[in-house]
Amino acid sequence: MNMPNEDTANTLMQRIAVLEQISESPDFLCRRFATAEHRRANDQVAEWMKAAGLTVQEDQIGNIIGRFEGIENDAPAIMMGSHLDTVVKAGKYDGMLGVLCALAAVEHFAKRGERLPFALEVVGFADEEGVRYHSTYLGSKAITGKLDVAELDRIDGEGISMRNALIQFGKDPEQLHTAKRQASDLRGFIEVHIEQGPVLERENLPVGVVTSIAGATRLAVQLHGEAGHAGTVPMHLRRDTLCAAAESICAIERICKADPELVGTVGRIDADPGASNVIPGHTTFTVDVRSPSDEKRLRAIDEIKHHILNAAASRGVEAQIEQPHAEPSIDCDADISRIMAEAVGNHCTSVQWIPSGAGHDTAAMLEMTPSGMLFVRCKGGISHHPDESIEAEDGAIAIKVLIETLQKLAQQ
Ligand code: HGY
Ligand code: MN
Ligand code: MN
Repeated sequence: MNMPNEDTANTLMQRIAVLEQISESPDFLCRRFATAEHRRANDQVAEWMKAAGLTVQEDQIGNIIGRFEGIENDAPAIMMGSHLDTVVKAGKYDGMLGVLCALAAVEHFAKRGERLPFALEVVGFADEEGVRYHSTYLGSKAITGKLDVAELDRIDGEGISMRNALIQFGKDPEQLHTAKRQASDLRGFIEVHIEQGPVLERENLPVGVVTSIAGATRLAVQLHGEAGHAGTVPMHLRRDTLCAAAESICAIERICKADPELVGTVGRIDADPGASNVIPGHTTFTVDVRSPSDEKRLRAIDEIKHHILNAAASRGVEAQIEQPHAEPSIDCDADISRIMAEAVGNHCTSVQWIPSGAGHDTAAMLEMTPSGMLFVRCKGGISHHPDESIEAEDGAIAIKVLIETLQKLAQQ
Protein backbone atom coordinates (compact mmCIF):
# COMPACT_ATOMS: atom_id res chain seq x y z
CA MET A 1 0.00 0.00 0.00
CA ASN A 2 1.67 3.18 -1.16
CA MET A 3 2.19 5.60 1.69
CA PRO A 4 2.11 9.41 1.55
CA ASN A 5 4.44 10.68 -1.06
CA GLU A 6 5.50 13.93 -2.63
CA ASP A 7 1.90 14.53 -3.75
CA THR A 8 0.74 14.35 -0.14
CA ALA A 9 3.38 16.86 0.93
CA ASN A 10 2.48 19.18 -1.95
CA THR A 11 -1.23 18.99 -1.16
CA LEU A 12 -0.49 19.71 2.49
CA MET A 13 1.56 22.81 1.67
CA GLN A 14 -0.97 24.03 -0.92
CA ARG A 15 -3.77 23.79 1.63
CA ILE A 16 -1.66 25.61 4.23
CA ALA A 17 -1.20 28.38 1.67
CA VAL A 18 -4.96 28.54 0.99
CA LEU A 19 -5.78 28.90 4.70
CA GLU A 20 -3.02 31.51 5.09
CA GLN A 21 -5.02 33.76 2.72
CA ILE A 22 -8.07 33.68 5.00
CA SER A 23 -7.20 36.56 7.32
CA GLU A 24 -8.75 39.63 8.96
CA SER A 25 -5.88 41.69 7.56
CA PRO A 26 -4.37 41.84 4.04
CA ASP A 27 -0.97 42.55 5.66
CA PHE A 28 -0.65 39.65 8.09
CA LEU A 29 -2.38 36.43 9.22
CA CYS A 30 -4.96 36.87 11.96
CA ARG A 31 -8.07 34.69 12.23
CA ARG A 32 -10.04 35.03 15.44
CA PHE A 33 -12.90 33.05 16.90
CA ALA A 34 -16.42 33.46 15.41
CA THR A 35 -15.38 35.99 12.79
CA ALA A 36 -16.16 36.00 9.05
CA GLU A 37 -12.68 34.57 8.53
CA HIS A 38 -13.41 31.71 10.94
CA ARG A 39 -16.49 31.02 8.83
CA ARG A 40 -14.47 31.01 5.59
CA ALA A 41 -11.80 28.74 7.05
CA ASN A 42 -14.41 26.27 8.34
CA ASP A 43 -16.14 26.25 4.96
CA GLN A 44 -12.86 25.61 3.15
CA VAL A 45 -11.86 22.74 5.45
CA ALA A 46 -15.40 21.33 5.19
CA GLU A 47 -15.05 21.33 1.40
CA TRP A 48 -11.79 19.33 1.58
CA MET A 49 -13.36 16.93 4.11
CA LYS A 50 -16.40 16.29 1.90
CA ALA A 51 -14.20 15.81 -1.18
CA ALA A 52 -12.34 13.13 0.79
CA GLY A 53 -15.62 11.34 1.51
CA LEU A 54 -16.02 12.37 5.15
CA THR A 55 -19.39 13.38 6.60
CA VAL A 56 -19.09 16.89 8.01
CA GLN A 57 -20.80 18.73 10.85
CA GLU A 58 -20.15 21.98 12.66
CA ASP A 59 -21.03 22.06 16.35
CA GLN A 60 -22.51 24.90 18.40
CA ILE A 61 -19.16 26.44 19.35
CA GLY A 62 -17.97 26.42 15.73
CA ASN A 63 -15.72 23.34 15.66
CA ILE A 64 -15.70 21.77 12.18
CA ILE A 65 -15.65 17.95 12.38
CA GLY A 66 -15.29 15.41 9.55
CA ARG A 67 -16.00 11.71 10.16
CA PHE A 68 -15.00 8.52 8.29
CA GLU A 69 -16.90 5.53 9.65
CA GLY A 70 -15.12 2.39 10.86
CA ILE A 71 -15.96 -1.20 9.91
CA GLU A 72 -19.09 -0.87 12.07
CA ASN A 73 -21.14 2.33 11.82
CA ASP A 74 -21.23 4.64 14.86
CA ALA A 75 -18.11 3.02 16.38
CA PRO A 76 -16.08 5.11 18.85
CA ALA A 77 -13.61 7.32 16.99
CA ILE A 78 -9.98 8.23 17.09
CA MET A 79 -10.21 12.01 16.76
CA MET A 80 -7.29 13.95 15.29
CA GLY A 81 -6.84 17.63 14.65
CA SER A 82 -5.89 21.00 16.08
CA HIS A 83 -7.12 24.61 15.98
CA LEU A 84 -8.02 26.86 13.02
CA ASP A 85 -7.80 30.18 14.88
CA THR A 86 -4.53 32.09 15.01
CA VAL A 87 -2.73 34.74 17.03
CA VAL A 88 -2.20 38.23 15.57
CA LYS A 89 0.57 38.42 12.90
CA ALA A 90 0.61 34.66 13.09
CA GLY A 91 2.55 31.94 11.40
CA LYS A 92 0.63 29.74 8.98
CA TYR A 93 1.36 26.36 10.62
CA ASP A 94 0.35 26.85 14.28
CA GLY A 95 -2.90 24.86 14.42
CA MET A 96 -3.54 24.49 10.71
CA LEU A 97 -0.73 21.91 10.29
CA GLY A 98 -2.46 19.60 12.76
CA VAL A 99 -5.85 19.87 11.06
CA LEU A 100 -4.41 19.25 7.60
CA CYS A 101 -2.11 16.37 8.63
CA ALA A 102 -5.12 14.71 10.26
CA LEU A 103 -7.16 15.22 7.08
CA ALA A 104 -4.36 13.77 4.94
CA ALA A 105 -4.13 10.69 7.20
CA VAL A 106 -7.88 10.05 6.93
CA GLU A 107 -7.79 10.67 3.19
CA HIS A 108 -5.22 7.86 3.00
CA PHE A 109 -7.80 5.38 4.33
CA ALA A 110 -10.86 6.97 2.70
CA LYS A 111 -9.28 6.85 -0.78
CA ARG A 112 -8.80 3.10 -0.34
CA GLY A 113 -12.15 2.57 1.32
CA GLU A 114 -10.11 0.95 4.08
CA ARG A 115 -12.23 0.82 7.23
CA LEU A 116 -10.67 0.42 10.69
CA PRO A 117 -12.18 -1.04 13.89
CA PHE A 118 -12.85 2.56 14.93
CA ALA A 119 -14.16 5.65 13.19
CA LEU A 120 -11.75 8.44 12.24
CA GLU A 121 -12.62 12.06 12.97
CA VAL A 122 -10.82 15.23 11.92
CA VAL A 123 -11.49 18.35 13.99
CA GLY A 124 -10.68 22.00 13.37
CA PHE A 125 -11.15 23.56 16.82
CA ALA A 126 -12.90 26.94 16.90
CA ASP A 127 -10.59 28.72 19.32
CA GLU A 128 -7.40 27.64 21.03
CA GLU A 129 -5.41 30.87 21.16
CA GLY A 130 -8.01 32.91 23.03
CA VAL A 131 -7.10 36.11 21.15
CA ARG A 132 -10.67 37.45 20.96
CA TYR A 133 -11.94 36.55 24.44
CA HIS A 134 -8.68 35.86 26.31
CA SER A 135 -9.87 32.45 27.45
CA THR A 136 -8.46 29.51 25.54
CA TYR A 137 -9.50 26.02 24.39
CA LEU A 138 -13.12 27.12 23.74
CA GLY A 139 -13.53 24.46 21.02
CA SER A 140 -11.94 21.51 22.83
CA LYS A 141 -13.55 22.46 26.16
CA ALA A 142 -16.98 22.52 24.47
CA ILE A 143 -16.32 18.94 23.28
CA THR A 144 -15.22 17.75 26.73
CA GLY A 145 -18.06 19.61 28.43
CA LYS A 146 -15.65 21.76 30.48
CA LEU A 147 -16.63 25.07 28.86
CA ASP A 148 -18.32 27.22 31.52
CA VAL A 149 -21.40 28.95 30.06
CA ALA A 150 -20.36 32.04 32.05
CA GLU A 151 -17.71 32.47 29.33
CA LEU A 152 -20.56 33.56 27.03
CA ASP A 153 -20.67 36.85 28.95
CA ARG A 154 -17.06 37.73 28.09
CA ILE A 155 -16.75 40.92 26.08
CA ASP A 156 -14.23 41.42 23.26
CA GLY A 157 -12.30 44.58 22.38
CA GLU A 158 -15.25 45.88 20.35
CA GLY A 159 -17.69 45.32 23.23
CA ILE A 160 -19.28 42.24 21.60
CA SER A 161 -20.14 39.41 24.02
CA MET A 162 -19.19 35.85 23.15
CA ARG A 163 -22.93 35.07 23.20
CA ASN A 164 -23.67 37.67 20.50
CA ALA A 165 -20.59 36.70 18.50
CA LEU A 166 -21.86 33.11 18.41
CA ILE A 167 -25.35 34.26 17.34
CA GLN A 168 -23.79 36.36 14.55
CA PHE A 169 -21.78 33.23 13.64
CA GLY A 170 -25.08 31.39 13.16
CA LYS A 171 -25.07 29.48 16.45
CA ASP A 172 -27.56 29.13 19.30
CA PRO A 173 -25.67 29.74 22.58
CA GLU A 174 -28.50 28.01 24.45
CA GLN A 175 -27.55 24.84 22.53
CA LEU A 176 -23.84 25.08 23.41
CA HIS A 177 -24.13 21.95 25.56
CA THR A 178 -24.89 19.88 22.44
CA ALA A 179 -21.23 20.22 21.40
CA LYS A 180 -20.27 17.96 24.31
CA ARG A 181 -19.25 14.43 23.26
CA GLN A 182 -19.57 11.36 25.45
CA ALA A 183 -16.30 9.80 26.58
CA SER A 184 -17.61 6.60 24.97
CA ASP A 185 -17.72 8.40 21.58
CA LEU A 186 -13.93 8.55 21.49
CA ARG A 187 -11.10 6.05 21.79
CA GLY A 188 -8.51 8.76 21.80
CA PHE A 189 -7.24 12.05 20.42
CA ILE A 190 -3.99 12.83 18.56
CA GLU A 191 -2.70 16.29 17.68
CA VAL A 192 0.11 17.07 15.27
CA HIS A 193 1.64 20.50 15.93
CA ILE A 194 4.78 22.43 15.10
CA GLU A 195 7.23 22.21 17.98
CA GLN A 196 7.45 25.99 18.40
CA GLY A 197 10.88 25.32 19.90
CA PRO A 198 14.48 24.44 18.91
CA VAL A 199 14.92 20.81 20.01
CA LEU A 200 14.05 18.86 16.82
CA GLU A 201 16.08 21.21 14.64
CA ARG A 202 19.05 20.92 17.02
CA GLU A 203 18.75 17.10 17.03
CA ASN A 204 18.20 17.11 13.26
CA LEU A 205 14.95 15.12 13.59
CA PRO A 206 11.75 15.72 11.59
CA VAL A 207 9.29 14.76 14.34
CA GLY A 208 9.19 13.99 18.06
CA VAL A 209 6.72 12.80 20.71
CA VAL A 210 5.36 15.18 23.34
CA THR A 211 5.69 14.04 26.97
CA SER A 212 3.70 16.74 28.75
CA ILE A 213 2.11 20.16 28.33
CA ALA A 214 3.13 22.99 30.65
CA GLY A 215 0.60 24.56 32.96
CA ALA A 216 -0.38 28.16 32.23
CA THR A 217 -2.07 31.05 34.01
CA ARG A 218 -3.30 34.22 32.32
CA LEU A 219 -4.17 37.43 34.19
CA ALA A 220 -6.08 40.46 32.93
CA VAL A 221 -5.06 43.52 34.99
CA GLN A 222 -6.97 46.82 35.12
CA LEU A 223 -5.43 49.86 36.89
CA HIS A 224 -7.63 52.88 37.70
CA GLY A 225 -5.85 56.14 38.66
CA GLU A 226 -6.35 59.71 37.54
CA ALA A 227 -5.71 61.33 34.19
CA GLY A 228 -4.11 64.77 34.33
CA HIS A 229 -2.03 67.40 32.59
CA ALA A 230 1.53 66.20 31.99
CA GLY A 231 2.86 69.71 32.54
CA THR A 232 0.98 70.91 35.60
CA VAL A 233 0.44 67.97 37.99
CA PRO A 234 3.42 67.66 40.38
CA MET A 235 4.92 64.13 40.54
CA HIS A 236 3.95 63.57 44.18
CA LEU A 237 0.28 64.30 43.46
CA ARG A 238 -0.07 61.87 40.54
CA ARG A 239 -2.03 58.59 40.40
CA ASP A 240 -0.18 57.36 37.31
CA THR A 241 -1.45 53.92 36.18
CA LEU A 242 1.19 53.40 33.50
CA CYS A 243 3.99 53.81 36.07
CA ALA A 244 2.19 51.30 38.33
CA ALA A 245 2.01 48.92 35.36
CA ALA A 246 5.66 49.48 34.48
CA GLU A 247 6.83 48.65 38.03
CA SER A 248 4.60 45.54 37.98
CA ILE A 249 5.96 44.40 34.63
CA CYS A 250 9.57 44.72 35.79
CA ALA A 251 8.64 42.63 38.85
CA ILE A 252 7.09 39.96 36.61
CA GLU A 253 10.27 39.79 34.53
CA ARG A 254 12.45 39.60 37.69
CA ILE A 255 10.33 36.85 39.29
CA CYS A 256 10.30 34.68 36.15
CA LYS A 257 13.98 35.26 35.31
CA ALA A 258 14.87 33.94 38.78
CA ASP A 259 13.79 30.36 37.91
CA PRO A 260 14.63 28.51 34.65
CA GLU A 261 11.38 26.56 34.99
CA LEU A 262 9.31 29.76 34.76
CA VAL A 263 8.43 31.94 31.79
CA GLY A 264 6.42 35.14 32.13
CA THR A 265 5.12 37.43 29.40
CA VAL A 266 3.23 40.70 29.27
CA GLY A 267 1.97 40.57 25.71
CA ARG A 268 -0.36 43.50 25.66
CA ILE A 269 -0.62 46.88 27.42
CA ASP A 270 -3.07 49.71 26.76
CA ALA A 271 -2.83 53.14 28.42
CA ASP A 272 -5.80 55.48 28.34
CA PRO A 273 -6.26 58.15 27.00
CA GLY A 274 -3.00 57.43 25.19
CA ALA A 275 -1.83 61.01 24.57
CA SER A 276 1.80 61.98 25.19
CA ASN A 277 0.84 65.01 27.33
CA VAL A 278 -1.77 63.28 29.51
CA ILE A 279 -1.04 61.22 32.63
CA PRO A 280 -2.61 57.76 31.95
CA GLY A 281 -5.64 57.48 34.21
CA HIS A 282 -6.46 53.91 33.16
CA THR A 283 -4.07 51.13 32.10
CA THR A 284 -4.74 47.49 31.29
CA PHE A 285 -2.21 44.74 30.64
CA THR A 286 -2.09 40.97 30.26
CA VAL A 287 0.12 38.46 32.11
CA ASP A 288 0.97 34.95 30.89
CA VAL A 289 2.99 32.64 33.20
CA ARG A 290 3.95 29.05 32.30
CA SER A 291 5.87 26.28 34.02
CA PRO A 292 6.08 22.48 33.96
CA SER A 293 5.80 22.81 37.76
CA ASP A 294 2.33 23.82 38.94
CA GLU A 295 3.73 24.66 42.37
CA LYS A 296 6.24 27.12 40.91
CA ARG A 297 3.66 28.68 38.59
CA LEU A 298 1.10 29.18 41.37
CA ARG A 299 3.74 30.62 43.70
CA ALA A 300 4.90 33.02 40.97
CA ILE A 301 1.32 34.13 40.28
CA ASP A 302 0.79 34.89 43.98
CA GLU A 303 4.01 36.92 44.07
CA ILE A 304 3.05 38.76 40.88
CA LYS A 305 -0.43 39.64 42.20
CA HIS A 306 1.22 40.94 45.40
CA HIS A 307 3.60 43.17 43.40
CA ILE A 308 0.80 44.54 41.22
CA LEU A 309 -1.30 45.46 44.26
CA ASN A 310 1.71 47.11 45.97
CA ALA A 311 2.77 49.03 42.86
CA ALA A 312 -0.80 50.31 42.55
CA ALA A 313 -1.35 51.11 46.24
CA SER A 314 1.92 53.09 46.48
CA ARG A 315 0.52 55.42 43.80
CA GLY A 316 -3.06 55.67 45.03
CA VAL A 317 -4.12 53.53 42.06
CA GLU A 318 -6.86 50.91 42.31
CA ALA A 319 -6.01 47.48 40.84
CA GLN A 320 -8.44 44.84 39.49
CA ILE A 321 -6.90 41.45 38.66
CA GLU A 322 -8.95 38.87 36.72
CA GLN A 323 -7.75 35.34 35.94
CA PRO A 324 -9.42 34.27 32.65
CA HIS A 325 -7.34 31.15 32.24
CA ALA A 326 -5.50 28.67 34.41
CA GLU A 327 -4.62 25.11 33.38
CA PRO A 328 -2.37 22.65 35.26
CA SER A 329 0.55 20.95 33.54
CA ILE A 330 -0.49 17.54 32.24
CA ASP A 331 1.18 14.37 30.90
CA CYS A 332 0.19 12.98 27.51
CA ASP A 333 -1.32 9.48 27.47
CA ALA A 334 1.47 6.92 27.83
CA ASP A 335 -0.07 4.24 25.57
CA ILE A 336 -0.87 6.50 22.63
CA SER A 337 2.54 8.16 22.99
CA ARG A 338 4.33 4.80 23.07
CA ILE A 339 2.53 3.62 19.93
CA MET A 340 3.30 6.91 18.19
CA ALA A 341 6.95 6.58 19.25
CA GLU A 342 7.14 3.15 17.58
CA ALA A 343 5.88 4.74 14.33
CA VAL A 344 8.32 7.65 14.75
CA GLY A 345 11.12 5.09 15.08
CA ASN A 346 10.34 3.95 11.49
CA HIS A 347 11.23 7.38 10.17
CA CYS A 348 13.81 8.84 12.55
CA THR A 349 17.28 7.82 13.68
CA SER A 350 16.06 8.27 17.27
CA VAL A 351 12.84 9.07 19.10
CA GLN A 352 12.97 12.48 20.76
CA TRP A 353 10.61 13.03 23.72
CA ILE A 354 9.80 16.71 24.26
CA PRO A 355 7.86 18.58 26.98
CA SER A 356 5.70 21.35 25.51
CA GLY A 357 6.07 24.87 26.92
CA ALA A 358 3.15 25.92 24.73
CA GLY A 359 -0.47 25.13 25.51
CA HIS A 360 -2.46 22.89 23.16
CA ASP A 361 -6.01 21.55 22.80
CA THR A 362 -4.55 18.16 23.72
CA ALA A 363 -4.35 19.44 27.32
CA ALA A 364 -8.12 19.98 27.26
CA MET A 365 -8.86 16.70 25.45
CA LEU A 366 -6.87 14.75 28.07
CA GLU A 367 -9.71 15.57 30.48
CA MET A 368 -11.93 13.27 28.45
CA THR A 369 -9.95 10.77 26.39
CA PRO A 370 -6.42 9.31 26.08
CA SER A 371 -4.57 11.93 24.04
CA GLY A 372 -1.13 12.36 22.58
CA MET A 373 0.87 14.83 20.50
CA LEU A 374 3.39 14.64 17.71
CA PHE A 375 5.71 17.63 17.21
CA VAL A 376 7.06 18.65 13.81
CA ARG A 377 10.40 20.41 13.44
CA CYS A 378 10.04 24.12 12.67
CA LYS A 379 12.75 26.48 11.40
CA GLY A 380 14.59 28.19 14.24
CA GLY A 381 11.80 27.14 16.61
CA ILE A 382 10.05 30.31 15.46
CA SER A 383 6.30 30.53 16.10
CA HIS A 384 3.57 33.10 16.73
CA HIS A 385 5.40 34.96 13.97
CA PRO A 386 5.03 35.22 10.17
CA ASP A 387 8.45 33.51 9.74
CA GLU A 388 7.07 30.24 11.15
CA SER A 389 8.04 27.48 8.67
CA ILE A 390 8.44 23.73 8.20
CA GLU A 391 9.89 21.48 5.46
CA ALA A 392 7.22 19.77 3.33
CA GLU A 393 9.01 16.42 3.81
CA ASP A 394 8.68 16.76 7.59
CA GLY A 395 4.95 17.31 7.13
CA ALA A 396 4.77 14.15 5.00
CA ILE A 397 6.62 12.20 7.71
CA ALA A 398 4.13 13.42 10.31
CA ILE A 399 1.29 12.13 8.11
CA LYS A 400 3.04 8.76 7.73
CA VAL A 401 3.48 8.54 11.52
CA LEU A 402 -0.22 9.31 12.00
CA ILE A 403 -1.21 6.60 9.50
CA GLU A 404 1.10 4.01 11.04
CA THR A 405 -0.12 4.92 14.54
CA LEU A 406 -3.72 4.34 13.41
CA GLN A 407 -2.72 1.02 11.83
CA LYS A 408 -1.05 -0.06 15.09
CA LEU A 409 -4.10 1.04 17.13
CA ALA A 410 -6.28 -0.96 14.72
CA GLN A 411 -4.25 -4.10 15.47
CA GLN A 412 -4.69 -3.71 19.25
O1 HGY B 1 -0.13 30.20 23.95
C1 HGY B 1 0.04 29.03 23.67
O2 HGY B 1 0.78 28.33 24.31
C2 HGY B 1 -0.69 28.44 22.50
O3 HGY B 1 -0.08 28.88 21.32
N1 HGY B 1 -2.07 28.81 22.55
MN1 MN C 1 -0.31 29.23 19.25
MN1 MN D 1 -1.24 26.03 18.53
